[in-house]
This record gives sequence, C-alpha cells and structure tokens, in this order.
Amino acid sequence: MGKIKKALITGITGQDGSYLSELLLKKNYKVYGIVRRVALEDETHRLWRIKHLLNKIEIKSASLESYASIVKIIQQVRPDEIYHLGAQSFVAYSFEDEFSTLNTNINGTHYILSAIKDFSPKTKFYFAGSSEMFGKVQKSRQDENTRFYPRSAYGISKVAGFELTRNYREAYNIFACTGILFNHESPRRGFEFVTRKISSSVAKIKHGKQNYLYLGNINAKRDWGHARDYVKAMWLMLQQKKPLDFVIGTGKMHSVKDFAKLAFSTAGLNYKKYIRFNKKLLRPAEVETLRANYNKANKLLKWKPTVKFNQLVKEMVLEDIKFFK
Ligand code: NAP
Ligand code: G4F
Repeated sequence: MGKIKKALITGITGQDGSYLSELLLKKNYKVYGIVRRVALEDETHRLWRIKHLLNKIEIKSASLESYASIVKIIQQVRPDEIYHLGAQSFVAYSFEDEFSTLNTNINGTHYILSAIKDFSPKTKFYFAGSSEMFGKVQKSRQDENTRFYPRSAYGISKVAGFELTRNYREAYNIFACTGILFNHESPRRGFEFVTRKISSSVAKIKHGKQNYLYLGNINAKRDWGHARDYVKAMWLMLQQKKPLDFVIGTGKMHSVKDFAKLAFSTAGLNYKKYIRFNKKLLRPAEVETLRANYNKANKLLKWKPTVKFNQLVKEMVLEDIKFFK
C-alpha cells in the first residue's frame, strides 16, 4: 500500500470545503481543515456542512489573518497538498467592506504561499480563483488567456491571489496552481447567494412561510455548475505533472430570471406572482455575463461537468422543500 497522502483545506466549513473533504476521504487521504475560533465556538450553525465528517477529519484552529498560526499548522501537518478555499466569498459584501475582503483574501493567500516556501516547499498548492476576475468580460467565452477586468474588491482580491500563486510558482518553483472556477452551486450553497436565496424562498413560499422574493438584477447571466463536479477538478489539478491554471465551468449561460422561473415551476408555482424588485440589491458595478471555455481542462484533465442546469435547479429546490417543511 502507498503512503497515505495528507491534505490541508482552508475554508473547510464552506460549500466546496465540505464536498472536497468527502472526495479526498473517499480517495483515502488524511484530511485536515483550518477553522476559525468563532466557528468552533458555534458548532451547530457554523459546522453544519461537515457535521457528518467530524469524526473522520482533523480540525485545526487558525486564522487566515495570522501568518504565525498558518506556519504553526503547516509545520505540524506537513501536508502533501493544500487547498486554499477560505475567503470572504460574497461579492456584494465586498462593496460594503473592501478592507476586510482585501485583507483576508490577499494576505491569507500570501501567508500560505510564504509558509509553504519557507517551511514545506514540496507541498502542492491550489488557489481558489474565480470567474469574477474576468468581470466586465473582454471575450464572450472566457478562457485562461482572457484579460482580467475585475469589478469589485472581491474580484481584485482574486486577481491578486492569482498573481501571487503564479509568482511563487515561477520564482520559487512551488507546485502552485489556480482554478478559475465559474459559479457552482448545490443544496449546501450559502443562503446569501442568488441561487440558494431563490431555492430557499421558493420552498418557504410553497410552505406558506414567505410571501415574496426580492431580487436585484435578474438579467445578470451566469455559467452555473454543480459544486461536486468542481471539487473534482481542484483535485485533478494537483495530480498533474506540471502546475497549470485552469478555467472550470459548463460553457452554458442562464439568467437569474431563468433560474427563478425554473425554480418556481419545479414547485408548481408561477414566478411572476412572487418576484419583486429591490434596488438596494443592485451592485455599484455589476458583472453582467460570465461564460466559460473549459477546453483546456477537458483536454488535459479529462474533466467535464456532469450536472446540467435543469438538474441543478431541481435538486436545490427539492432539497429546500424538504428542509423547510
Ligand atoms: P463559502 O461557502 O462562502 O465558504 C467560504 C469559507 O471561507 C468558509 O469556510 C469560511 O469560514 C471561510 N472564511 C471566510 N472568511 C474567512 C476568514 N476571514 N478567515 C478564515 N476563513 C474564512 O465559499 P465556497 O462557495 O465554498 O467557495 C470556496 C472558495 O472558492 C472561496 O475562496 C470562493 O471565493 C471561491 N469561489 C467560489 C465559487 C462558487 O461559485 N462557489 C466560484 C469561484 C470561486 P466560516 O465558516 O468560518 O465563515
Ligand atoms: O449568487 P451571486 O451573489 O454570485 P456572484 O456574485 O456571481 O459570485 C459567486 O460566484 C463567483 C464566481 O463567478 C464566486 F467567485 C463568488 O465567490 C460567488 O460564489 O450573484 C449572482 C448574480 C449577480 O449578478 C447578482 O447581481 O445574481 C445577481 N442578483 C440579483 N438579485 C443577486 C440578487 N445576487 C444576490 N446574491 N442576491 C440577490 O438578491
């Protein structure tokens, strides 16, 4: 039997962290997760996505704002792979607090890369990049060569993380890569993101617990896939001979309105009766459209999405109808 690989995940309590943990455990990894002290103190609310895994993984308390705490854990664990998923990930919030978004997202990434360089240079590193880096898109389908044009502090922080990752790869020979992931969703998605806001509202309306769903820009278009497919791509990137960056998406684009229409109809409801506009939900600078060209991942990683838009919407709505009963 080969050596058991060790993986360290930041952001393990999030949507992707939970699916990635499941995948790595299935592949017989020893999984460690970095969790903030506040989350450990509020287990019921903050650890719900990994509750079923707590006896199989090892949780370490640390902060992405503290270089010393990161170094300590990397020295203790000496992971073969680090998946850096921890971030202030809500774009709308990044307009309210640019400072904490930039601090956590840029410094957190820098601290991990620097700790790898000085204390564990053989550790492979995955950075959670984002299609928000393309922002005001410069090409109708975005690939690894499309110019970045971020439209929020969040997008800017991800461009900075991407450049840090590239520079540590080139300057210090670290196996470091960025997955430029397009929107991916699931029944574990946070309630603040539009897809889960819609699926949970549809469920509450269906059960008579809510009257209307307030939304902002329903004409925005996204390339939505399923999170379970996307964590597989993260793992594949770290199994290649060379560290490379990859765009991961479905290549299909739908509007927020399309999502809402299908979500309501899944519950036997007409969306027109329930949707209301709230201008406070508009963003100071919007990303209007995003659509991936994932040819490189398909060719080199043999990766492709397996869940179609319709299946994703239905799964989210049906799960929420059960959840809110
Ligand atoms: P998520 O569900 O919002 O999870 C974010 C994780 O980051 C949580 O574990 C959270 O911990 C942690 N975190 C937030 N602020 C932190 C801080 N100040 N210090 C330490 N940890 C902090 O996000 P996700 O959807 O799983 O996404 C994972 C990563 O991929 C993120 O970096 C996100 O920006 C990026 N991404 C996501 C998508 C997508 O569509 N889902 C697309 C592209 C890129 P707590 O539980 O303690 O809050
Ligand atoms: O669901 P969203 O908040 O996701 P957004 O901004 O696309 O960001 C997500 O995907 C990124 C990858 O592209 C990740 F990097 C990021 O971490 C996050 O996971 O908003 C989607 C669209 C936006 O255009 C927004 O303006 O939906 C529009 N929208 C319309 N009404 C709304 C609402 N978004 C939210 N959250 N809430 C609304 O009421």
